Amino acid sequence: MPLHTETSSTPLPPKYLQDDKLTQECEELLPSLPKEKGWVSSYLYQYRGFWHSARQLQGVVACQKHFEAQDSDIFLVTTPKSGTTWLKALLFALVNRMQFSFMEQHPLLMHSPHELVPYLDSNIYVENQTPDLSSFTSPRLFATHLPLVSLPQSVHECPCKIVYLCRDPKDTFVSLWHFANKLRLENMESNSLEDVFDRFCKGVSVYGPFWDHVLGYWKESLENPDKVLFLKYEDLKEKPTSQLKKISDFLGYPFSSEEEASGLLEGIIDLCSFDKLSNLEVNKSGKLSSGEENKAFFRRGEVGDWMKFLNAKMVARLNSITQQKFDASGLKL
Ligand code: PAP
Repeated sequence: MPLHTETSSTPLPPKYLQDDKLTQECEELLPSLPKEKGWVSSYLYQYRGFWHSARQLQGVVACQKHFEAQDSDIFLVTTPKSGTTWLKALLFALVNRMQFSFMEQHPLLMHSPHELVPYLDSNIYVENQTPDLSSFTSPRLFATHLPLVSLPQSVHECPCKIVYLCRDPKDTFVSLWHFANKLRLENMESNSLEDVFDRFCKGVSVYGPFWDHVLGYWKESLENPDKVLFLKYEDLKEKPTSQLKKISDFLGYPFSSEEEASGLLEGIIDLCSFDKLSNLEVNKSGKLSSGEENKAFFRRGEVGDWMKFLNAKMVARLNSITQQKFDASGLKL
């Protein structure tokens, strides 16, 4: 399916870069917001303490205004590049395991995890301010990078569940730097590592500041453990089976002893592994309707890849910010 139609000889940029067709409400909001140079789009705007592109902001504002959460909804919340694609695959396979028990016909083999579990703000409500959600079957799975303060009010008020995943800021930053450069068009210069590193440290990254995002959900998970499950990418890598069991218990979809004995957990972990997903044709060649190539979401999928990119000074700066920000919270990343 073509992503955009050419109306003149100049092709339109991919949708994720189209910041010029905003709603009147969003157009009116933007001039009142602090603005900084963007990593991919021209600018990032600070709204309720966090940074968004103009296009994303349109989705943020629309879903805050119109989205009504249901009790059975599940929200997958992440800071960008913390393993969202992986979490989407795992949760889709987990909650739909009765429906798609034949692994060889599984939707994850034919569709990007991002198609199966869309972003609430930056996909659904960016496209349509009052979308029809009737095609979603229960439990509805929605992903978002929204910080806790910006979640629609109804998410706070109803007993729906939030699974939060974060990652070491050093790996998160390196992944984000690579991703942003992949999303920039050929005629745009690549972001230099040093330049975006400084902006990341100052909190100016998409849905950043990283640390405030993580802390918001960390505190909520301590105060409200039935509502928010707080996970780390590194734990998911190290102990996928126990982490998947933890997720399934938290969501109220526990594995039976027969399922465990049949190797279903291992089957799901294998289906959602980096090697399996990144080698599927759909994830090697397809594109999302918002314009990103599916393969941009798969790079190395490793813990500690930052060592190849960050110098000692950068590591010391990031570690010191993390320690300062998280010190009193008891959180270690
Ligand atoms: P998003 O937040 O923009 O949706 P997200 O999926 O969080 O993206 O980020 C992609 C990162 O997750 C990449 O990390 P890297 O740059 O350090 O390699 C990607 O490789 C990694 N990733 C994607 N799928 C998996 C997976 N199945 N298992 C582990 N890591 C994965």
